[in-house]
Amino acid sequence: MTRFSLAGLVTALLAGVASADPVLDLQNQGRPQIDAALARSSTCTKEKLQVRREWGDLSAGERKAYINAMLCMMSKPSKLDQTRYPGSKTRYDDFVVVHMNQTMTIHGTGNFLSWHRYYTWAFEQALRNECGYNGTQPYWDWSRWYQDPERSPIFDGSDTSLSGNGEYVQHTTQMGIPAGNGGGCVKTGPFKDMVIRLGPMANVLHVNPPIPRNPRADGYGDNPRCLRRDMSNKLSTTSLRPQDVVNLIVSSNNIGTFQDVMQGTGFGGSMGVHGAGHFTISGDPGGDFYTSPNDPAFYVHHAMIDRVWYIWQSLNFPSRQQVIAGGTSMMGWNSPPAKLTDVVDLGPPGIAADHTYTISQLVSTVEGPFCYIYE
Ligand SMILES: *[C@@H]1O[C@H](CO)[C@@H](O)[C@H](O)[C@H]1NC(C)=O
Ligand SMILES: *[C@@H]1O[C@H](CO)[C@@H](O)[C@H](O)[C@H]1NC(C)=O
Ligand SMILES: [Cu+2]
Repeated sequence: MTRFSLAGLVTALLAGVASADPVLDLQNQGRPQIDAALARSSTCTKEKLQVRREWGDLSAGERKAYINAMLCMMSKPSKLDQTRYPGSKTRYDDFVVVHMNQTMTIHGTGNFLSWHRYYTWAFEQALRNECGYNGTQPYWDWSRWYQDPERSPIFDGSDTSLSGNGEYVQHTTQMGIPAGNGGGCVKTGPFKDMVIRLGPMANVLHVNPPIPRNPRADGYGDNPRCLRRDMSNKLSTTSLRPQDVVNLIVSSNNIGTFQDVMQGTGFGGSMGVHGAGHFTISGDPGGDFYTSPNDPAFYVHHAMIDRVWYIWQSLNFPSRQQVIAGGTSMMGWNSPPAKLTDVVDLGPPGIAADHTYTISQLVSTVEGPFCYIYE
C-alpha cells in the first residue's frame, strides 16, 4: 500500500521537472555507476562493449538487418531431436522449446530476471554467430509508444517493423485480458508469412473456427498455423506509461518488490509492465505464457524488461547486484527459496547456449558472459 503513495509523490516530483523522457533520465542518472562497473570489469572492455538501442532510434538499414537475421533463424534447421520435438522445425523454434520447457520454473520465481536476461542475450548471440548479424538486440520502450502501439515503428506493419496487428476478426479473450483490435492473422510486414507450429499451451484468444489444439499434450507437436496478434492500447495506456515505468523503478526498494511489481505478482491487482507488454501484443502465440517467444516481438519486449532491471540496478549498483528473492517454482507458495548459487540452464548445450551460469554470474550486464549497456 505504501507503494502507491510513494508512487504519487514520484509522479508529482516528475511533473515538476517535466522531462520529455523520465525513463531515459533515470537511465542517464545511473550511467556513472555502470561506467564505474565497466572500469572494474575483468571480462568486459570498452572495445568489446555492445550498446542496445530502442527500435525507434535505429535506421531503416539497422532495422532490416535485425529483421533479416530473425528471418535467417527461421530458415535454419532445428538442432533438436525431431521425435521429441516434431513442432520445432527451425533454429528460431528451438529457442521457443527452451522457454516452453522451463515455463513453470522461470516466471514468478527468483530467477525470472536473470533467466530472461541470459535467454535474450543467447538469442542475440545466435543472431550474430549463426546469421551474421552485426547489430545488437533492440528494445521496445513501451513508454515511448504507449498511446498507440499499433502506430509505432515497431508494429506499424511496414517492412521496417516487426509486422503489424492481426486483421480484425470477431473474438473473445479470457483471464481478464481485454479484447483488442485484431485477433486474426498478421498480414503485413516481414513476418506475415510466418508459420507457428509449437503449442498452443495456454491460449487466451477465442476465434471461430478455433485455433487448433496441439496434437501432443506437451505442446511440442507440429501444429502449423498463422501468427495472430490482438493488439490495442487498452493496457499500454493504463500500465505502460512513462510514470508506470518510473514508479516501478523508483518505488521498489528491494529486488523482491521490484520483480513482484514488474510481474504483477505482488498486491495491488495490476498486471505489471511485464504482463502489460505481453498482452498489448497478445493473440497466438504472443499471449501464451509458454510459447510467447514464438512471436518475433518477444525479444524486443524482454530487452526492455532487462533494461528496466538494468536501470533499477544502476541507481544503487553495489547493493542491487548480489541480491535475490522469491521461490523456484510458480506453483505453490512454499517452493524452496531461490539462491544466488542456483544454476541458470538454457537446456541442452548447443540449443540456446553452450554454458550454464549461476544467477550470481548473470546479475551484471558488464560481467560474466555479458558486455552491454543500454542507450
Ligand atoms: C524439459 O526437457 C527435459 C530434457 O531436456 C525433459 O526431461 C523434461 O521432461 C522437459 N520438460 C517439459 C515440461 O517439457
Ligand atoms: C558484418 O560485418 C562483417 C565484417 O565487417 C561483414 O563481412 C559482414 O558482411 C557483415 N554482415 C552483415 C549481415 O552485414
Ligand atoms: Cu518468459
